[in-house]
Amino acid sequence: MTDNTFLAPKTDVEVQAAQAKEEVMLSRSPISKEETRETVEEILEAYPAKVAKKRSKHVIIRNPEEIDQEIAANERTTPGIITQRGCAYAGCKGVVVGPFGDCIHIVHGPIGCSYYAWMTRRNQYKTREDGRNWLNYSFSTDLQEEDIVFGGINKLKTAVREAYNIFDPKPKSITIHATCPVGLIGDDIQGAAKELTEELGLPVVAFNCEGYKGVSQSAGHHIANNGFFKHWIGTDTETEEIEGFTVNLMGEYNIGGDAWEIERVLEKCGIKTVATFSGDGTYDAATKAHLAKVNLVMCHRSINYMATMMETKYGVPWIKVNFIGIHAFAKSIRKVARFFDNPELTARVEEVLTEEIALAEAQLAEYRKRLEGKTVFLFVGGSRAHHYQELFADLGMKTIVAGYEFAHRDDYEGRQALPKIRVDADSRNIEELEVEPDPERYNPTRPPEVLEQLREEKVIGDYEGMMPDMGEDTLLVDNISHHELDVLIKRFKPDLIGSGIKDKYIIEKFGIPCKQLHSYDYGGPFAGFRGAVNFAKDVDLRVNGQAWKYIKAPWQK
Ligand code: CFM
Repeated sequence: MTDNTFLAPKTDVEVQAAQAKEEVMLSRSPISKEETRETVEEILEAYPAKVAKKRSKHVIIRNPEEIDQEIAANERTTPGIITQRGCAYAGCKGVVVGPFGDCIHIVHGPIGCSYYAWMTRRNQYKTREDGRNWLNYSFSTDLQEEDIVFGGINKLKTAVREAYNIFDPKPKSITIHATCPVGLIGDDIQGAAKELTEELGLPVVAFNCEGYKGVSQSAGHHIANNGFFKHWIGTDTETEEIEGFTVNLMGEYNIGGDAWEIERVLEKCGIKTVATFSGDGTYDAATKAHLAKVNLVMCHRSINYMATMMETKYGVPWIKVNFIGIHAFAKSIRKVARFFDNPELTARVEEVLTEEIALAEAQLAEYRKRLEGKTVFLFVGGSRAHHYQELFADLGMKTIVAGYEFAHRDDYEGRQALPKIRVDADSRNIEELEVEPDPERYNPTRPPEVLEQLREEKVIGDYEGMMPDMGEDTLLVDNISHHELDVLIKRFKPDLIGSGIKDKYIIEKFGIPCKQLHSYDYGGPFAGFRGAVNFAKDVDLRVNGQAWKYIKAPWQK
């Protein structure tokens, strides 16, 4: 059986909608070639020559004819230019580690660093029967000037002990996150974590995720992956096997409840989730993650390190999935069915998809009528600027400009770009773990010839990136700045911009509605089938709302 027939839409309803979606995705930009070129020129003209040269490599007009088209990414932002990036500490504590609700996460640093660690990302967590849930807390060592002068390590140890003593039941694990000043003064947080692990009898894990460790939060993802891999994964040595079609959800952070909609459908299909990294994730599940038969990688950027390390050490392969968008979701579930290649599972999956897609499509129809042909800009993080293009296309909306804040070239160009990525001083900063197959626990979950076939079909171990999904003359803008956004809005006048909280109000002052795609503000879930319908309703309210017509300031009339 070939890849195509297996992953292809099946019912008439699905075939029709999927075709329409594909056409929107791959169509050329509605903006003329000339206008697009002029716009890029205008963007670059404002910069000094050296900066313009640098930025020109990050602003790319998509040309599908050009094989291996390149874009510069994951490089330092030029000082003085304002972009939307975060820091390594944000990527480690805020993104990957923080969502584990049954653990206590302590920020070692001045109190200001903790402000944004306080539940602002809406990574939701359901309290389990044991009652452990510290997601609403913000733990900080509150470093003061004298700690910077004399060292903060004793204060840190006191804080860990205090956090441990106050609560009952005890946290499953305590994590420590270093902020910039901690790295500068050289507090030995790793030594403290080791000492406290023995003293308290629970894993205390320290992350050297000082903000300056990388050019963006992306560095923090890598640091978090390394820490989990070293200290959590595979530490359950008693459980030998978990029966069934088991998966881990990786790079899914349960923003606005996304993971729950995904799990609802997976469960209905008979696919069992062992662990999630890290939305609604628990420590115990994470220690068993190595027993799942396959990893489903949602956000490639933040979790690809752990996926490849788990494959090397335990033989768990990974599938790149996208749960955002009706057809993206269906295709992703079919990939899972393809992986297990079990007739009963496949039949069940098709049954569920038929039912769910028919329902979702029926609910979408009305919205699509009002949204078809509208244009979108997408500037989000390290994966959503790609993932959400599929959902917008489901609604008939065309993404004409897209870019990540901090993703790497492989997230744009696909993993074949990996060998071409130059290691620079900034990327060398982050430890690359050397991983080998576990002598006892390496256990390929499918026969070698099947794995090879799946690899060939690109069902496992591959990510093609954002670029192949973007039509001719669309624009890719990496790490966009406010100036660039201004020019693009004025020139292209999009109907909607999907972006973040830092730029949302700037966009809205132009009279363009902004869909906040990080925390979703108050909305969500947007993943899966029900999520797609939620999203359509939300987008319709924005795009077709009347408020934007009244945005002009009185003195402009
Ligand atoms: Fe991955 Fe994320 Fe994202 Fe990300 Fe993020 Fe996020 Fe994001 Mo905000 S892990 S790269 S560092 S999908 S917090 S849940 S929305 S920038 S696109």
